[in-house]
Amino acid sequence: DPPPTSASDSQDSGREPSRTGLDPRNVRRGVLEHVRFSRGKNPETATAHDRFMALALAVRDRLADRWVRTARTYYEQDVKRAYYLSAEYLLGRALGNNLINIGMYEAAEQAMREMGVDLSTLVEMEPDAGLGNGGLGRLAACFLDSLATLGYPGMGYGIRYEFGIFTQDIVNGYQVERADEWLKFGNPWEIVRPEKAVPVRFFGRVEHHQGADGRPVARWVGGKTVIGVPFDTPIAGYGNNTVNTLRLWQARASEEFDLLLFNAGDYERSVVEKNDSEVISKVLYPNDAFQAGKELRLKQQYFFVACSIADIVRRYLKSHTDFRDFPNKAAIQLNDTHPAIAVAELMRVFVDEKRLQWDEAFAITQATFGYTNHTLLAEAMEKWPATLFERLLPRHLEIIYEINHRFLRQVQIRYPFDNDRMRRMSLVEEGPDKKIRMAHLAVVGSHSVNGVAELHSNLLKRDVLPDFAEMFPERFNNKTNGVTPRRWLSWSNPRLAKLITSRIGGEWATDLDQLQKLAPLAEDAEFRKAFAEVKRQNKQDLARYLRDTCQVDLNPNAIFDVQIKRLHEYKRQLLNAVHIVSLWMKARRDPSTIIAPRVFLFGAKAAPGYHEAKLIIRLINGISEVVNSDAGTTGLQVLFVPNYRVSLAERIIPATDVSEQISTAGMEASGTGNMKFMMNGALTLGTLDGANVEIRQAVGDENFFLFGLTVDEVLARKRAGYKPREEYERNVELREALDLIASGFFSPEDKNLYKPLVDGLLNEDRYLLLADFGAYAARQQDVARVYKDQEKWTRMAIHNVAQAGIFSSDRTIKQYAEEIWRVKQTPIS
Ligand code: GPQ
Repeated sequence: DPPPTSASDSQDSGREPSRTGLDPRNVRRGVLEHVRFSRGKNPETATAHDRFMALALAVRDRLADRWVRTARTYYEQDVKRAYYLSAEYLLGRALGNNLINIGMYEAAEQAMREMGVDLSTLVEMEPDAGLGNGGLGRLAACFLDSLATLGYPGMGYGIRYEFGIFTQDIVNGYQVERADEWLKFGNPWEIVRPEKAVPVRFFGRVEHHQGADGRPVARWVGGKTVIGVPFDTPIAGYGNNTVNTLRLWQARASEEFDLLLFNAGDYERSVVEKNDSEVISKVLYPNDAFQAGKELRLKQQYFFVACSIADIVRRYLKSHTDFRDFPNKAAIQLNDTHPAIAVAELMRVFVDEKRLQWDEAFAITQATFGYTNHTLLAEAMEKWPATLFERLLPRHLEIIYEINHRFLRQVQIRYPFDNDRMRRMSLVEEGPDKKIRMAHLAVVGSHSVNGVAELHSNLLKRDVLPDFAEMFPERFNNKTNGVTPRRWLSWSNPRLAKLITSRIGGEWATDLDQLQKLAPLAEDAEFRKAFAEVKRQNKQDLARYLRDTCQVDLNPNAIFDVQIKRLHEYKRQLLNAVHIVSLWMKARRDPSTIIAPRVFLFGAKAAPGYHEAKLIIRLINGISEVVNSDAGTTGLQVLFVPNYRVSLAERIIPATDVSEQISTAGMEASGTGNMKFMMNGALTLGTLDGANVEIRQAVGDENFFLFGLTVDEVLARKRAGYKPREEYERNVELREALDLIASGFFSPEDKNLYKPLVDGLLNEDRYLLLADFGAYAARQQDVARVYKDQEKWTRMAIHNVAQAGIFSSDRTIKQYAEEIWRVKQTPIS
């Protein structure tokens, strides 16, 4: 924010070099000073954790000037900013990423070495910032990196959860959740800014008066006030001077509770109520693409939205008085409908607090917001009971009704006598318990609505919001997801990064299309050898890590076949598992049926209340125990790696040969893991779903293992009355695998354990796993055959890397910036 310009701010040259110098000597001095002055230790008594904190603080020092300069530049140039509102940021670790982005990785490594410390040991001390569930939260993190790297004035807003996504233990094959205490030992990156705290009202009632100007006034009064305290985290661009801000809000009880406590009328109750306030930012809801509909979740959503909108409006008013210019200074992107209440909140601020006319306020609101949809799944669509809304946010409910009233009048004029259409398009789902449809609110309140892959954006128009796409065709667009090559190549795969740079230079890190220069090198035998050697070493590293952490000895010469993502029935980890069982049964009868040895890796958290998903984890562990016991004869190994998270993905992806992207067509909006694997030279075994379609287009069918029904085939099969049992009867290999699972073979302590899973497949099979089984098994045979031809495999892998350029989140963010936000790159001198 606009730090008042002062002489001292601009005199960076006057800073102590131990706080700014990027050379190893000054980095070492900086770290030693932090050991002494921030940790209060001698170098001799400092622990590894003290050294991690000291190094992180030394890195933060080196971001500080740029951070201040970035804020001042945006303020002085009065640029338009892009605000990303997201309930989730799955950041992972920051140390390595910051070292890479500000170009001091080597210096830090040397400085630490001179102190007798291994940098990688310190990197491991940092807990993952796991403030997200999966793809949606990790996308937000990649976007922050790209915004800063491209020099866009962008800012993230979210919640500072005290507990992020749970830690997963596996006990007797079952998932057991533990609280994620990521803040326990302190967070060296964040800075709290209590002077920018914001009050947020909940509950209460609305009073309607006649204003002095003769217009009606609504006043939201009473209820309870909670305070939002911002914590800022610097987001450094790669190879530039930009340091943007991620501002996360923590809930604090307001002073009224302290007064109650002081007066001690009812001491106990006031302490309890203090907790009620502070619980709002306590924990991340652990559901991925699923709405549980809990009151506390709606409180979280409104809490961070109200704080963020107040902050954005306050910043605007520092340099402006007339709100008509607001959309020229602020673009606000809604990451799914989790922050969609922002539409009503901005209207409330404009109309009730700033006294704008409704129509003008709504035009400004629409011009400000963009909405990104991330799923087509009905169970993920957010709908809140009107009764809950009325209690918690009475004024917002009135505003939503008013928006709806005016909107439905438009529909009526455009489509007279079409009551069914009005009912379908309404922001309110009528029925015994009225519900507010947050997606409709987001669409109506925005000038842009986008999906996250070509296929998904098309299905969104065709199947989910057809009436809206028909009425507002210009609003709908696509922004295919991307991932940051800094974390997902430079940082996580330094061997491949180095090899690439040795052949085509280092510009690819900010211009990923340059990777295309690798395509001709697929025919260069020497390059292929070096490329295959990188993969071999990465696999060896991973095998070593998993030996140390999971006590399994994996064959590093086997195909590493990996499925890592949230556990969801639509993602079909169960298809993978059933296929492994069938492979193993064949191998037991005749080991020569195994073309190439293979290691199957899984990593996945299941939502704690999702019983089927948890049972699938138990099954994979059951299969693992059996299959690994005779790996010597079959060449097959299975491992469920516990506690899958960003930092584990960074180890696994560079070591992967086969990327399993096997969701039922039409279910995975985009996927982003698929892109990370491709960028690291894994071959995709996948369906025509989400961004798989575009990956295959980019690499060509000859460099992709395609299988399975298309979206329209899936719909046709369902319409024709799909009978999964017929697939079971038809396919012997499928039948014997399902029979073995149903028999209790993988759960001797409870023979019926997996019956519900198998019965679900035989009787309903919502995700058409059995319909795709034959095609999947056949394609897996092709995978093994091609792998035997190592030269061919390596050529295919190189082509995957060479065509990964379009899946950089830099490309995605440029499209958002140019086509939705209209924000300009603003270099920091
Ligand atoms: N996604 Cl709605 C999530 O990770 N969480 C959610 O709540 C919703 C979607 C994912 C989606 O399943 C993936 O296909 C996308 O690649 C990802 O969002 C990012 O767009």
